[in-house]
Amino acid sequence: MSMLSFEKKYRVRGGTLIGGDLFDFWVGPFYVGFFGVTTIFFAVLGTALLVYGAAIGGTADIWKISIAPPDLKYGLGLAPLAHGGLWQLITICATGAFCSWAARQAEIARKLGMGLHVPVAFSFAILAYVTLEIIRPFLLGAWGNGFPYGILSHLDWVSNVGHQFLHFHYNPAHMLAITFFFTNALALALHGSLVLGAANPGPGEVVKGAGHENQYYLDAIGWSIGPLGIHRLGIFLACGAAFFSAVCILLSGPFWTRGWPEWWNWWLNLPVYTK
Ligand code: 07D
Repeated sequence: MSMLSFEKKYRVRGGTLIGGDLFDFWVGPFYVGFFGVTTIFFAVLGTALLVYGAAIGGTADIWKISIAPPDLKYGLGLAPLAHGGLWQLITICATGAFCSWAARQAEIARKLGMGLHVPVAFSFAILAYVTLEIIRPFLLGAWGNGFPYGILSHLDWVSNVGHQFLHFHYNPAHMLAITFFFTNALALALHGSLVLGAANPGPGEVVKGAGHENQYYLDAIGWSIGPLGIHRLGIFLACGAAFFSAVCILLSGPFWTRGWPEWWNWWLNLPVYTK
């Protein structure tokens, strides 16, 4: 729902990161901006390349379509289009589109006089993607270490890479990432159900607000994190999940090459056990 009176107040020029007034306007409900244009450019080009890669890939089966990174023999060099070059261009486009989107989020937040929490949070997702497709392959010396763009093929990649390290559940950063993901799901389930419970009290009842939401948890567990606190917890858990995901895959290969269960030998070697 648009809020036209409010929009008039903030739909003013300024707050752009670069380019001054260039593209500093709206099309219908959408802010365009310099980074809106670069997002569209990278997203359209990247999608077209994906479609082209799918078209020359030899299968129309949506599950099997895959645009793979170059063979390891190409190292950190450029590969022919049909042999990983498309993957390289698509990766550049995807990174360009994600970073443009984060910059556009920052410009819109600046126009509204808001904090930069949204682009900062999104940057953690970008960090995970860039770690998988650029930083880790770079550290390993070949773009061929990136994951392929395909529904089943990227799952096969995760499974294969996981088994290269014997048992990925023993990766301590993977453990932390999963703990953050699951706790995040729990927190959002508790928060979402609490807000919906207050907003949908049943026929004949007055809709309840933050006071009742606080009181619910005070009655239940003697403590309420509060309306601001739950969102602080949410951004912390979500960013922590993406951060430790990036760490867990960055460690695997560039910094640890053996099975992850073996990493835990330091625990078995503690003096308390070896005495
Ligand atoms: C990359 C998304 C970024 C999003 C952006 C925004 C688009 C689409 C399209 C480019 C990182 C927009 C995106 C519009 C883009 C194009 C074409 C998020 C990204 C920028 N694991 N595991 C994780 C669990 C096992 C293994 C992460 C659970 C096994 C490997 C997460 C289990 C083995 C890798 C996670 C489990 C194994 C991971 C992923 C359970 C296999 C990774 C989440 C219950 C035998 C990956 C950074 C994430 C990783 C990863 C969870 C099991 C291997 C923590 C719950 C035991 C090799 N696993 N895993 O943040 O860390 O992705 O990625 O068993 O590389 Mg695991």
